[in-house]
Amino acid sequence: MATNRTFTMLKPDSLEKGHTGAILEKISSAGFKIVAMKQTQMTTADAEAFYAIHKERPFFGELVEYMTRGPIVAAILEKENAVEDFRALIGATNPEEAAEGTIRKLYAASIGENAVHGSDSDENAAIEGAFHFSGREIFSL
Ligand code: 3AN
Repeated sequence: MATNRTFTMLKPDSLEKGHTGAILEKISSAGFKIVAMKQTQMTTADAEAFYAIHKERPFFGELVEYMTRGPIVAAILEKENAVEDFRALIGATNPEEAAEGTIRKLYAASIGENAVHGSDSDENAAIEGAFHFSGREIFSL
């Protein structure tokens, strides 16, 4: 069953470049409600756990280093068809392949530093949201 929630992170490069406000504005104008949000920084152990699925990939070390090098903004978003619509809004993993107007096309530098995360399934959205937020940090708006 579709939950209509997804999970996102504005990654360290987005915060370093001062893109937080512009990206949140894109998310809001696309019709997503922010039901939980915080600025935080992942430890190495956090990033290794969050990206455990990629641990055999050659870029894993680089990914963990990137995701822990500065603060991120983590958020839970609500909208009908949230997971799929948010993946469309952010665009392809590789910004060179991302459609015009998508967040990655506008703000991502490379496949390794691609500005934002978006959950790829309802199941992962729930797991990833629970990784960063307790129940009392999530609001019905
Ligand atoms: P997405 O974030 O679009 O779901 P995933 O889950 O395949 O993409 O990859 C997770 C993260 O790993 C990406 N957001 C990116 O930061 C990094 N990554 C993926 N593929 C590569 C690659 N070929 N080289 C370097 N980093 C990568």
